[in-house]
Amino acid sequence: MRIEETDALIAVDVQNDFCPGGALPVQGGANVVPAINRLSPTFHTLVFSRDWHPPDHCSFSDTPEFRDGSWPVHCVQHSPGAEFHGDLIVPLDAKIIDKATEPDTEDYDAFQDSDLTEYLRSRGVRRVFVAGLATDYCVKFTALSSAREGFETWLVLDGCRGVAEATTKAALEEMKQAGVKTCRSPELE
Ligand code: VGL
Ligand code: ZN
Repeated sequence: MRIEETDALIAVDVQNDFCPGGALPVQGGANVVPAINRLSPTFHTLVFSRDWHPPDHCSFSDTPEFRDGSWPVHCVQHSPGAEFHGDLIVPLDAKIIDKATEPDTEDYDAFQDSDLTEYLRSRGVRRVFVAGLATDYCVKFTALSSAREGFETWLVLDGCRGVAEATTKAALEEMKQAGVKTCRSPELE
């Protein structure tokens, strides 16, 4: 598949805390970095989202259940864990979207409470390719919103990893039902 000027890549939450050694590690999380780095020079429009929580964010728990949306403390604004993975290439002209920055709201979706739709439309974007962490949370909700906003939406399978197997499988099915298509990074040029 040929990448065109009207295509955008959204790299979701490729941050230290979601990679091995971080506070909320996703198995193989760092493996998305080479796939995203390989793709990003191909795209005219690049978006990087960050989970960017205040220290008292409502999802934080000392006894996290994960499945119910309670998590260990992670991605606290300006902490090392919230930084993008050190090997991730983030070009200076990329759009950065911070998510869940208020104590009382959770936000797994780079489109929610942001100007991302307007940004993409203003750049003439038609197709959106989504990669990053985690497939069963922020990647899923971001891809679903992208499709709902009318962008032809593609999930880059080798550019994503999920928190848990069952929820990742369910997420892939839910995205498929919503019309999200799948591809692999070597197919894109
Ligand atoms: C995420 C759990 C908690 C994600 C963010 O980026 O997928 N998951 N906060
Ligand atoms: Zn979070």
